[in-house]
Amino acid sequence: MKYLLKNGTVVSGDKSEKLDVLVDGEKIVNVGKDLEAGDAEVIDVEGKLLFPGFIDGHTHFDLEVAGTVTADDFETGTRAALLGGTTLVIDYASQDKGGHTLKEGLDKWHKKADGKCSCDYSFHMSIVEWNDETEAEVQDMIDHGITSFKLYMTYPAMIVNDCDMYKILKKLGECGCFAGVHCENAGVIDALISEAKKEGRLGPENHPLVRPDTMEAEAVHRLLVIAKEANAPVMVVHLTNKKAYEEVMNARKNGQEVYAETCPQYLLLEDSVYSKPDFGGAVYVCAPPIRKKEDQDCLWKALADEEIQTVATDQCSFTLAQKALGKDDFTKIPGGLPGVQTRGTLLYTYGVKTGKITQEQMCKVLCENPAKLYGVYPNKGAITAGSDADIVVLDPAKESVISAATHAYNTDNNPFEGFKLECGIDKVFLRGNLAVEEGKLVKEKLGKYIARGKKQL
Ligand code: DUC
Ligand code: ZN
Ligand code: ZN
Repeated sequence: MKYLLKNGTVVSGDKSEKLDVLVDGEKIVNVGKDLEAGDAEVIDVEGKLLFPGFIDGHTHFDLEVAGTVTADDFETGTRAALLGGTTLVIDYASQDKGGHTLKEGLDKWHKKADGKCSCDYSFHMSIVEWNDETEAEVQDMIDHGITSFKLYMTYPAMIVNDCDMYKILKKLGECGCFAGVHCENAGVIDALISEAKKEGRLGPENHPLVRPDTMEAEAVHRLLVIAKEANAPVMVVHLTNKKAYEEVMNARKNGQEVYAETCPQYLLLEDSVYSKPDFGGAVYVCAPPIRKKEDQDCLWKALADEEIQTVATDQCSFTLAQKALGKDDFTKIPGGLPGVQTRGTLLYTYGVKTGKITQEQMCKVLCENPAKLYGVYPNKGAITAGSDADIVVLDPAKESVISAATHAYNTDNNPFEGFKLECGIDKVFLRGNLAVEEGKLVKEKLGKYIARGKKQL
């Protein structure tokens, strides 16, 4: 199909311009003023903003957590993502502990995702064990288009010690790759959990108390010292707070290459949510936890200063029945929140419309930066001739309210329940396919696996 999108405002990382966009098949073939339609179908997008398809570099679909599996798999999760304007998700495939290879983990994730996705998808690879065989497999991963990895400083099933952390970061750096790292101090968190249990403190309001900001900042600090020694670039994923942010800034001042990601829940929610009555706090249990107002303010300022490179979701959804697995013990509540459907609309409503960030900065953190970091630019992350025709038509005049009653997730709860949205996703093109029209999904399961190149940021 050929489409001519007329009269819209095309947003990039550095400007917004009234331009027409001509799509032919899977590609954007021309962007300019007063383009001729020829035999293309003309779509009038007057008054709308055209963003490159949003990229979510941090999702967990069909993931086993705390003895249960996320409510959303690749089928329901990528439907919700596409409805929210996300045309590429990068999920975390994972090696299993106990002598398993990276290849086994990758095959497992392909089986979960292939043929089921409504938006394009790719994988980071979580490394949980390091030996000669794993080391040799890094090149296989790169050959398969996996150029970013994930390491955990917490969780028994995933944690890597400082010795392996150093070796892995060094190897990845030598290969032109990097890792995103979940930073929390596992040992002190365990001790704080023991104290809480001994004192009979078993409700969700204890969750943020046993995973304090200091123990995230300590892990960020340790990670960055190790990365410096390994001479390797690194990314701090889901950065939540001011103290941890200061560690990132200090390392940068010392000349280190450090990237940072945050998520809407850390920008928009406060830790008082954990004290909601009737086990209501369980909905918000995620790690690291939701922090305080001063942390939110710090993260918004960091976005405005362009010191945080991406806003992803850490999508990892559970039903209330699943959350109730921790009814008598908050440490058994499966951690994670849904988010892929409203990342863009929340950022526009609470970031751009309030003047905290510009729409160009929104384009940077949702499109351009993740495309460059994860090696898919300018195929993805840009509206330019030659790019994939992944286009979000955002209507700044639309209003709605987030509700579990109407969302597309396979869950009965939404951490942003009741949040007003002052914009809507009107249309989404996925590689030239008009897949969302008037906010409704009209084409499904067209997503394909995207092999990625190396970082360009
Ligand atoms: N944190 C969560 O809350 N869920 C999934 C993984 C993670 O790091
Ligand atoms: Zn994490
Ligand atoms: Zn995560």
